[in-house]
Formats: sequence, structure tokens, C-alpha cells
Amino acid sequence: MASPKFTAPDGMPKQDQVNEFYQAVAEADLQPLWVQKGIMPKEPPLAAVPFAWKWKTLKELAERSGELIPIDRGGDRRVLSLSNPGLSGQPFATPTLWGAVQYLGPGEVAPAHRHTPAALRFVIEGSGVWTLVNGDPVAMSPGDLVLTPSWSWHEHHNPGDVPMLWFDALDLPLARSLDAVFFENGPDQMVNRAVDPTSNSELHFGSGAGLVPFEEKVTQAYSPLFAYRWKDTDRALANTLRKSETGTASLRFVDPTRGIDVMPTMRCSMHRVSAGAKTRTSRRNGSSVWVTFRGSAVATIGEERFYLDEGDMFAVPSWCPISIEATHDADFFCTSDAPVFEALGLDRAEFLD
Ligand code: GTQ
Ligand code: FE2
Repeated sequence: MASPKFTAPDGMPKQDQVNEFYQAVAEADLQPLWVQKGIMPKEPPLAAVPFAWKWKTLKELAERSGELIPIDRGGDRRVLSLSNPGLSGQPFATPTLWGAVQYLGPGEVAPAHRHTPAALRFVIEGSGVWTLVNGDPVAMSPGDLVLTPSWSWHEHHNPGDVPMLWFDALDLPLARSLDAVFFENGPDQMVNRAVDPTSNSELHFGSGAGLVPFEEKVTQAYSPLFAYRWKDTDRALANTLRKSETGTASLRFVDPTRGIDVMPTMRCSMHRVSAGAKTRTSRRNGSSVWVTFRGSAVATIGEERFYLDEGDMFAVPSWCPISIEATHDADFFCTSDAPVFEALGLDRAEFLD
């Protein structure tokens, strides 16, 4: 359809024509590029800030939530999310990552559900808990990494007599910004509570380094191994450190069948820094959330220094330089959105020292 050509009334001053033009553009729900500031900044303008949450506070408030807040349908999960002070009150650790501390008391069950945001747990303290992942019972102990990938059913059980506290990370903010979040509740009683918490996933894919089922082809986007045990991680870090000249060891958790990241949206890694050693200063685009699992250290993130002890969690925003110097032998769990950046060809990284 041909639209009538606009002609300015005779003698209309140029400036008035320009003003009318801008008004017509706005009325047509358009915006001229040339008046927009900051659309293409030289570097990403950051909202999220470097930030650390102390375990002392996290634990105390998680325990109080355990006493005060029941867990059942409706509440579903007893979780306190890390809210980065730069993100205007949103419950997110970084623009792409949800980080949280979850508390499950003795005898409690967090009921079955599934969601498209992928989740992982890194256990901090407690024992006896197991998580049912797509019907497969996965035991949880301190230092273990447990995956509940996108759209997998999961429910947490604590049949023991001590509480468990763990770190949760989800790609929820990313999935949300892509309008990709779906959620579904599961049936209430999916399993009998006395189930043997040895996962099929580990029996098939986790019994030996470099050994995977002869013919089984993994086609889903995530690792078929749902649990990475502290005993294995610890040994791998110790072996790496033996041949390290820097006093540091960094390892990535991978899908044992393909060597790729455990889930398509979250990279998981573990870092050991010996007392007195210091990592190189590096930065990358995309963000990460860290858990201090053992030891103590000073992390320099951007311009800020954070004194870290066991259980402390911290957020590293995009393009922010980070280095860690251990005061006592220290181990860190880290999860980041790096696989997303790499898949999209947007990844950038550099060392600054
Ligand atoms: O344990 O299923 O921290 O669904 C946030 C959402 C944990 C969970 C979180 C969740 C879970
Ligand atoms: Fe969940």
C-alpha cells in the first residue's frame, strides 16, 4: 500500500519540520538511532558489582529459615538467593546467574518439580541427603557437585538427622531474559523414602576416568553423569598441584562422554590455591559465582578486596579482573555462563599480568 508522501506546508520553517518529524516518528513507535546514547558502548556498562556474602550470615539466616519457615507445596524450596546490590533488588547474583543457599532439615522433603532453567548444587555441609533426578537417586555429601539439568524432574530428601546446606546455581536470569522459563510441579510421592541412593548415572558414566559405556550414545545437551564426587575432585586437584609450578590448580567439570561443559549454559570448575600462592589476574566477559569450599584467601575483584573464609560466596561481574591469593590452602567451586558466550562466538578473555 502506497502511503501519502508527507509535504511540509508552504513556508514552514525547517526547525518546525524537524520537530514534526520527530513527533511523527515517536507516534509511529519508532526511534531514530542517531539520538540514542550508549547503544554501542566501548565496553559493557556494568550494573552488577563485585560482591561477597559471608557464610556466617548465610548459615545463620538459613538456619533461622529452617526453624521459622515450613517447606511444602507452595514454598517448595527453602532458599535464600544472593541478590547483587548492583541489580536493583533483583534476586540474582549476576545478570545471568542465580546463586543461593538452600537448607533442608532432618526428615524434610522438597517436593518434585521441573523447570527449563538448569540447576546445580555444590554441597557445603551436612550428610544423608539425596536428590532424585529424573527418577535416579543421587546422594549428596560436602564437596559434591550434583546436576539437575534443564527440564529434569528433581526432589530433595533428607531422611537423616542433621540439616544439609548447599549452594544452588541456576541459569534462571538468562532463561528469563530469553523468555524461556517453563515450570511444572511433579506428583507428590514419586519414590519410596528408603531407596538406595546410588545413582544409575554414576554406575554407568562415573566409575572410571576415561571409561564410558561402549555403545550408548549421549544425545541430550547435558552430561549423563549427574554427580561429581568430592573424593574424585580432591584427588584430581592434588595430582594437578603436584606438577604445578604456580601453587595453583584449576579443573573443569565435563561430560565424560564428550568432554564438553556439564550443561550448555553453565561451566563448572574447581580451583585450588596453596597457602601463599596467587592466581594470575584475568578477566572475561560473562559472569561467575564462586563458593569458598575450604581454607581462606583474599580475592581482588575489580578495585575491591574481599577476605574469604569457608563457605563465603562471591560474584564476579563481566569483564572484571579477578585474582585470588590464599592465606591458607584454599579450594573454590566456580560456575559461570562461559559456554553461552562461546556458543555465540561472543567470548573474550585476557590476562592482565
Ligand atoms: O532446589 O529445585 O535455588 O527450583 C531455586 C529454584 C533451588 C531447587 C533454587 C529451585 C531450586
Ligand atoms: Fe528446582
